[in-house]
Amino acid sequence: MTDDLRLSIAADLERARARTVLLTDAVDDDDLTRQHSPLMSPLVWDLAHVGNQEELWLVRDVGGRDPLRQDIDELYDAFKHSRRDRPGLPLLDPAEARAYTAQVRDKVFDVLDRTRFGPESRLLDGGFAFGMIVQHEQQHDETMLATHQLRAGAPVLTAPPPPRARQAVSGEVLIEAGRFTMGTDTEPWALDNERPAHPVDVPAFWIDTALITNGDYLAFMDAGGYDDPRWWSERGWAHRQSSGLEAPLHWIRDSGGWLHRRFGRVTPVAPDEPVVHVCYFEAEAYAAWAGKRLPTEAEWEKAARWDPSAGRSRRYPWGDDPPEARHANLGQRHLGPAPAGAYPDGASPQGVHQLIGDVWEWTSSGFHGYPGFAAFPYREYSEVFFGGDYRVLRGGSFGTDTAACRGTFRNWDHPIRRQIFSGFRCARDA
Ligand code: AVJ
Ligand code: FE
Repeated sequence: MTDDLRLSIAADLERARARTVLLTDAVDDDDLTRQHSPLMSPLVWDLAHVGNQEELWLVRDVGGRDPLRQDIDELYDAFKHSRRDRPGLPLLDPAEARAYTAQVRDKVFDVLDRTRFGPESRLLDGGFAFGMIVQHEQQHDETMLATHQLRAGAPVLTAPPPPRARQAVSGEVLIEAGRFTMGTDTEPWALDNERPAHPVDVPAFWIDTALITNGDYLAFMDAGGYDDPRWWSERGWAHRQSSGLEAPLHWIRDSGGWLHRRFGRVTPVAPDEPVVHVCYFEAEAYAAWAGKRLPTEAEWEKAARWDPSAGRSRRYPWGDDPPEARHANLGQRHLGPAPAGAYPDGASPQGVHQLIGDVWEWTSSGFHGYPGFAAFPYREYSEVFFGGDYRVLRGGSFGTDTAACRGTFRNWDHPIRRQIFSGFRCARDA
């Protein structure tokens, strides 16, 4: 059992590192050290930060080994320097950052060989500390993918197109009123903010079967949605005005319609694909225009996990089995979201599609701890963000790895952010 776990952890660590290497080897040293947007770190910061977190938790804490580079801890502490300021720091250069992360990883494989995973240590039970570090690297890989999307210049990433629609998916699904179990006590790699499992009473609501598509969103734009304060919240309208929003990020107006730039390639906006790179305020305005609203976080999770016939919450919409390629568009296998209806095998018991993968979905909920929340293993992962100016996003995107995505996984960001792979679906009261 412990040996199976060791092997699967090793595979997860390798998969994360292969992705990190792909994302950082794809560009030259100048591109690695330059800042592509003030919203993002230089890629070389993410690279060494991934290694530093791995050193802190797995080499020093779990392994009890001596530090490799205690002198750089401060440079790679995300709370010490804002993303905007990171290019000015005396960072490891690309060769040094690569050598450092590789040295840390060597030690980690040695620690992994000698570690016993038992319930006597909460940090090690089920391989949690390793899972946390796998997820951390994958989260930074998704962040680096967003940096690639912001980078100017010729394309350097390639992937096959996402699958086509296999069935027509539209309309709404009614989720009956009632109590369901939100969060988890049993998911071994669930992070502290996903715990504990707790009952939530949710009034009946309707939720969209599919994600909002570019075609849907274009109808809002064509109806003058960006120019009509009726659809926007007060804050949303102020932001729309001051930032001059008039289309999703990365869209380019063309004589014949709209194009978008994806990882350096400019293509026509496909009407049947989920809209991506919209901020919370844009999602909120669209929903108001459509006579709907965004789902709450609890509604989203109930739609994704609740199995009314079994009377329990599943790990994923399709059941308890880990995501496979047929279930969801995850893991950067494709460089964009798939059209509505591309993943019927991933639908929820009540027939809601593409809740997992494709795009992160904005919910109307702020980021708070669940009742009985306890920070673990460090306050800075979640707790320091509770009650801040954030909205929760759910479900993962095409750029989220399977290790960092499940029915209980919670992401959060400021409501103005749209460099992330964010989209949405709507809901309404029943
Ligand atoms: C959960 C995606 C909001 O990227 O800020 C990475 C994840 N935490 N390093 C982030 C995270 C520490 C986090 N998000
Ligand atoms: Fe981090």
